[in-house]
Amino acid sequence: MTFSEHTKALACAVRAARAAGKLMRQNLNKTKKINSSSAHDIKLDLDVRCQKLIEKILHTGFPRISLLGEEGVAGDPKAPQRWVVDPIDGTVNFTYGIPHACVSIALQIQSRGAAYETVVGVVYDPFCDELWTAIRGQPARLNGQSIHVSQGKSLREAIVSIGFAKSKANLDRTLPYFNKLVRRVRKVRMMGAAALAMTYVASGRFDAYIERGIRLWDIAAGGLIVECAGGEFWHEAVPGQHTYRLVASNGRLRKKLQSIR
Ligand code: LIP
Repeated sequence: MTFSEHTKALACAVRAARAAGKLMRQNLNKTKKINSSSAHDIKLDLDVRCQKLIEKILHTGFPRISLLGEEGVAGDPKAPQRWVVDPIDGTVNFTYGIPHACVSIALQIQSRGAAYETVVGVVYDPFCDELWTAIRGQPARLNGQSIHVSQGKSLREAIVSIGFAKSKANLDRTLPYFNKLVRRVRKVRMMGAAALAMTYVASGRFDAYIERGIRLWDIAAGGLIVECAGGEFWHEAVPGQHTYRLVASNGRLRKKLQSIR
């Protein structure tokens, strides 16, 4: 795809994100239809409705590009070009009427071999009306203004966000680390929306974000936005489909964070 095609893809993803965001705003304080729930997770009928709306807009603009989403796939999820979509990131927050959730849409292109590279990313917070966008190789933007990660090098002065994912196994692995981390940094924040935690790193509001057991659709767009804001999106696959552990940071703190034992 050419740069101008990336630009068209970004515009289409922004339209889709804003449309789903409007549906989120309209339903934040309404009773939600819950499709399923577990100890640490909830899946809403609105998750499905938002993904269908996003899919319709993206398909109209780019009929040959498949979609891999939290609520299902459209076309071949292993095709050379794919959208990666979390229609509502922060679903538990949203279910309880907490206005900290977003829409996350990424476009990935299969580069050398089977590896995918994210080339376009959009994260939209409909409650603060904050739209983060990025095209690989260009500056990341918040509501059109370029953004940059923080410059801090010291853990003592850092605000670090952490996510606890959904499984007991991840809780058991993350809690001991949390207990040590909280004593080494200025503050820890747990906000419940991975994509927003990543855009907050990109905007310099957080210095880093850590999570284990997070899914591709939660982090693909935010990861590109962090990189285009001058930060580092370190991540590696862990057991589970499309599942990762990650440290998104300003590029100066990962080794210190990973050395905490
Ligand atoms: C959520 C993530 C969050 C994680 C939750 C859940 P969802 O995504 O944003 O960081 O801790 O377990 O995965 O399910 O709201 O789209």
